[in-house]
Amino acid sequence: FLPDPKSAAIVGCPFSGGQAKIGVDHGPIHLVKAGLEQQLKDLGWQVQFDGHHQFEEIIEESDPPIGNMKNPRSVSRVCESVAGVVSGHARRGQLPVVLGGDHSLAMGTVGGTLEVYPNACVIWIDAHADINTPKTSDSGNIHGMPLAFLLGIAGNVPEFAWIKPVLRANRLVYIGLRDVDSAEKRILKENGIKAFSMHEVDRHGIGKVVELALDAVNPNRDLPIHLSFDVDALDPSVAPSTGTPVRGGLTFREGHYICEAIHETGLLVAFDLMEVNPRLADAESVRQTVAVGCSLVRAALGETLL
Ligand code: Z70
Ligand code: MN
Ligand code: MN
Ligand code: MN
Repeated sequence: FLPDPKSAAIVGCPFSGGQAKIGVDHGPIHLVKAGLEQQLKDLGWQVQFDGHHQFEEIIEESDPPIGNMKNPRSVSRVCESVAGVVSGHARRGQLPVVLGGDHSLAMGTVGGTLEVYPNACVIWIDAHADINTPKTSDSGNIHGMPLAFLLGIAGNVPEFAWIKPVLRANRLVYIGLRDVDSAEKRILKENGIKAFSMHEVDRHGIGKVVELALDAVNPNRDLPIHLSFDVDALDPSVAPSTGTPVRGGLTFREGHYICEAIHETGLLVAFDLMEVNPRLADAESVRQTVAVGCSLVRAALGETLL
């Protein structure tokens, strides 16, 4: 039930419609320009990269809000297309490495993974919980909502009817949270969703936290894992070029440790790297953030320190 050993597909998703800041659509272009494809090949992977996906034709020219949701039709259509691409790669035995773009794309990536691996669990690395419903969201930015749709708690939005409630609350776990809205805290509690905030990382250390996170969603270490990594989980001193930097984040090593430990399970079936925005911050910060992004992907695909 696992992908072919060492066969991956880079899925570049230049999309920013899930939030308001320009530039996050350039993330995948910069990550690939930095040499990610060759770096993964150097780790012994077969890598398919057919160029970045072009969403222009499916993005709606006129896309007025639905309730407070911004760009709803574009986000929905882009994610539906990404779900098809991700499930296609997964079916062919490839491990999709999806480069965002904003985190609304995870409706597509997680949706695609769960089509092929219905019992997969999701490990969500983020400063934010991304679990607002259209009703609870203050911003209307859909990158703050993908998990509500995947869990089937977003309410009835006909434009998003293609998303099935494929994710069970007990198959989702977070690491790195530190900027969670009060409505989101209530949603996490009501649904019994396990979360390890930076407080737990401070208390237990990252090694123990990853172990506890796996115990929560994958007690027998036999379920496929989708790892969705929002680069803003890292401290802004480590990954400054992102739309919503929040201080007090994961260190460089803590971020890498998570990826290394998930690789060591042998259960990784899909990896997302989201919210790299090369239009924010100075050139050196952009270089640093893109380099960290590539290095997280390498860690998740088996790069070791020794
Ligand atoms: C807030 C909202 C957010 C980033 C997700 C923030 C959402 N909870 N920000 N990812 N970078 O607007 O729903
Ligand atoms: Mn650019
Ligand atoms: Mn996120
Ligand atoms: Mn975030």
